[in-house]
Amino acid sequence: MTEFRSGFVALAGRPNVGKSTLLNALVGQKISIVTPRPQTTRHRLIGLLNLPAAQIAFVDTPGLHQGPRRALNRAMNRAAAAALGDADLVLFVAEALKWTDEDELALSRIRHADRPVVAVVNKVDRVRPRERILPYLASLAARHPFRDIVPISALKSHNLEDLLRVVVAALPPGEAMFPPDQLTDRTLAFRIAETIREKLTLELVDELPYGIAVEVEQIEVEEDGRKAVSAVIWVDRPGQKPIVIGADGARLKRVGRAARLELNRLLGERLHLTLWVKVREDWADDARALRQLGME
Ligand SMILES: Nc1nc2c(ncn2[C@@H]2O[C@H](COP(=O)(O)OP(=O)(O)OP(=O)(O)O)[C@@H](O)[C@H]2O)c(=O)[nH]1
Ligand SMILES: [Mg+2]
Repeated sequence: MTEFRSGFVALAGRPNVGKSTLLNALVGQKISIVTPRPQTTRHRLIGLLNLPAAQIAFVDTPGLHQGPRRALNRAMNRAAAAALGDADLVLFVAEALKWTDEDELALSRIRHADRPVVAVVNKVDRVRPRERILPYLASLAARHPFRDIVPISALKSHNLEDLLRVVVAALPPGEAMFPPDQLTDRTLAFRIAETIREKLTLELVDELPYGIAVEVEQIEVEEDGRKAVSAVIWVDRPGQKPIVIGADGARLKRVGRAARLELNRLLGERLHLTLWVKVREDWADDARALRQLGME
């Protein structure tokens, strides 16, 4: 009989390599938001996968990055580093055929954590012909004594079985740490706020949405059983408010509708969503505001 295994597996790397897409693909549910912009994920969060012989707690992390030294950026890098320290195994996620200074920075942080590391080379669906990946894999192998190097496509769910085999083999023997029906460590309010932030970021892809945060203020159960959610979109400059709201409120309406439809599907219930846009100048540099928004 094989021994049951369990542990924490951190997904780490520079922004935009596909860590959150991979977490969602591995656990088979959308837990973490995804956008084409770097620095989408701001918090550490867990997605749970139960297999016949293992329970894996995948830990998504903010992309490790350099850049503007705002309190928000420091908090994001800290959250990622903390996840590394707690991990039984680290998946260092990189993007096929790409190597940047931020990949180097991310790998050096990971080395510092001194955990077993598997390199995951994502987005191989973009590599044609396939053999073009081979020199890249060899160059990665020269950078660090990875336990293994696994090419995948998170978007197309290619080669995830191989990756899971490698992950399970690297986990310590142990009992399940979470109840079998638990999906994530995050609350309903968090998932609602994040879904709103995703839809808003997708709307603002060309307009620098970094100064935006979302906070769910209240969830009330109405008489018909529907949940009424009221959420605040915080912007860090007064000039951003009209951009978020859009002409005649059209953009805010689209964001609310897209978030509501996705949440209804994900949660299997019908929400009523009310969005407010408020200004809190320079919240991304304000330690108290960050704590209020759930960032350490
Ligand atoms: N072609 C392709 N695109 C992918 C793949 N995985 C992710 N992407 C895209 O890459 C972009 C970034 O994906 P995310 O999952 O948000 O990346 P991340 O590493 O979590 O980024 P941060 O949260 O900013 O650190 C999105 O547009 C994804 O659709 C893949 O396997 N193939
Ligand atoms: Mg992410």
